[in-house]
Amino acid sequence: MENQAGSAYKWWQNGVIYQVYPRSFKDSNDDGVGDLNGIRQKLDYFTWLGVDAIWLSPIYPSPMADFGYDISDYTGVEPVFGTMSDFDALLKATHEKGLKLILDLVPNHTSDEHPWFKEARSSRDNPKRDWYIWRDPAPDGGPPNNWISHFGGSAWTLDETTGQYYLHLFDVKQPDVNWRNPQVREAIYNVMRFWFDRGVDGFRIDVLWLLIKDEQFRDNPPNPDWNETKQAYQRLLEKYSADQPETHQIVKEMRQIANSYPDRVLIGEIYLPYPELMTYYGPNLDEAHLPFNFRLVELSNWEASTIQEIVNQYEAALPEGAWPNWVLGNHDRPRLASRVGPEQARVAQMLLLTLRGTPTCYYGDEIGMHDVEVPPELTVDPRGLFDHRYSRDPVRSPMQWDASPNTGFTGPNVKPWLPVAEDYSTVNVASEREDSSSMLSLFRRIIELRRNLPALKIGSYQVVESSSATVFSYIRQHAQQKVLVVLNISSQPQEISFKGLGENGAEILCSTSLDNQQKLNNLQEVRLRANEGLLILLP
Ligand code: TEU
Repeated sequence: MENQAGSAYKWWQNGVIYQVYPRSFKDSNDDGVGDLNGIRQKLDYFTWLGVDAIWLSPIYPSPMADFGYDISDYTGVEPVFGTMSDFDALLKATHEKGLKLILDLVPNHTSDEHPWFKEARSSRDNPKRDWYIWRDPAPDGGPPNNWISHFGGSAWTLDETTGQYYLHLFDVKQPDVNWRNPQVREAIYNVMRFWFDRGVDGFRIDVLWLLIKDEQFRDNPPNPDWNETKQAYQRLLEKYSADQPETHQIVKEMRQIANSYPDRVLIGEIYLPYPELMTYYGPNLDEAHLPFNFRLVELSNWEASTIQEIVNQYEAALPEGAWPNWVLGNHDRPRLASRVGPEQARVAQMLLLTLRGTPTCYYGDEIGMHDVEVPPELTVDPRGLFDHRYSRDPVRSPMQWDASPNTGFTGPNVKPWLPVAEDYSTVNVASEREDSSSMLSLFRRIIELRRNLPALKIGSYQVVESSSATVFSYIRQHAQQKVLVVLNISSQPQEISFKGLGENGAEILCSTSLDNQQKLNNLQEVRLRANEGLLILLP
């Protein structure tokens, strides 16, 4: 397949990315926590599904204050997940199956138990002192400025020994490193080289838009739109603690490292509005290959008009030659099935897998897993410990493999690190595999179509104005091949007309219901059932 420039499409453009949260995927040694050997046991699942790349949330040694996003050794493997040789075995087996492996790079902060921070905090004149961000107390002895941690509370903690505050945009156990220090840059770049040398295919880069902070550490202004339903850190606009212009130089340097290896990818975790997000592709497409597009994950009103607006805005904002991507779920946000309901979740999967660009899906969403309530006294997520409404534990429950006790995630007599969903005896991979109309079968079917139809994989996107306000439709086209995607974003049946798209000869490729009941007489009257999406091959 060739792109406009005439060069071959890359795997990260053609493929589907699947996020694994290692603690929750598959436990091979019955300690209640998922691990690398567990993931290796499940490689056939990925190939059966038809996904192309696996992104693993952090697997490095960690005190687990933020479940792996607090790293104490960037070039090791956390014992709870396995050993370096388990990792090498996983990487080798992944490649043998024709899959790619993407790791999580967490460059903004380390654990406070990382040797770098231990040194830095030991005295004001330690050579590593400047590897982190230290400020004197304010005149009243309080924190140096008003910045708030994303997990709540001040972003500054006083280090009693040396009498200065250190910055942590997340947990108190996650001190931010000083990206203005060239030694820090080189140290993290060497981490990237270490894993690239081992054969890793790319990185998802954590909080890429937060790396550089205002040189003067000015107070952030208040957010006029804040109210009690929002998180504590959202009280302020992150004017001085996020998206600073100097960040782009770093992303460029990271890209140069990636470019020095064949076929690697950099995916940036960036929560910014579209205009700002686009700048992370780089002025010459020389920064992140894929700045994550989170608008569908953040969407609170799941309505056809809003979705259409988002997609059109994104398509219009993309710089020339930039490759799009879409995300429907991750380990920080409520699950798809809980946000939009189980029926619309099927329509949403059809949307994700047929929009133009690389889809990233979150483990378990393909079987329709929902959030699993964890009461305050059992909460372990640091964000949930500060404000239970924002706990991420519910979205990280164990993957539901089968109907056996503990759903095949871990041994029957083991206590999993987070509770298993109550409906696991019906919502699980084993039973959905056998059910030709299940969500899992739908997911797999659409991926199969994507693989076989260039229109869906790499074709252009064109919105089709429909006669119903609750239907979102668009055409994907490559050469002569055209696929019409029609999505009923409502629980009411709809009848719509697509005049001008050809009278006869259109063929239904797939309905979200997978019951083969749908018939298409002509495009003048397309009948959609409640919560139904259709893929139609146009003549
Ligand atoms: O997430 C960043 C994060 O916490 C986002 O939720 C962000 O604060 C917010 O949505 C912006 O609007 C990453 C990881 O994905 C998360 O699991 C970690 O806890 C966090 O960074 C710290 O490493």
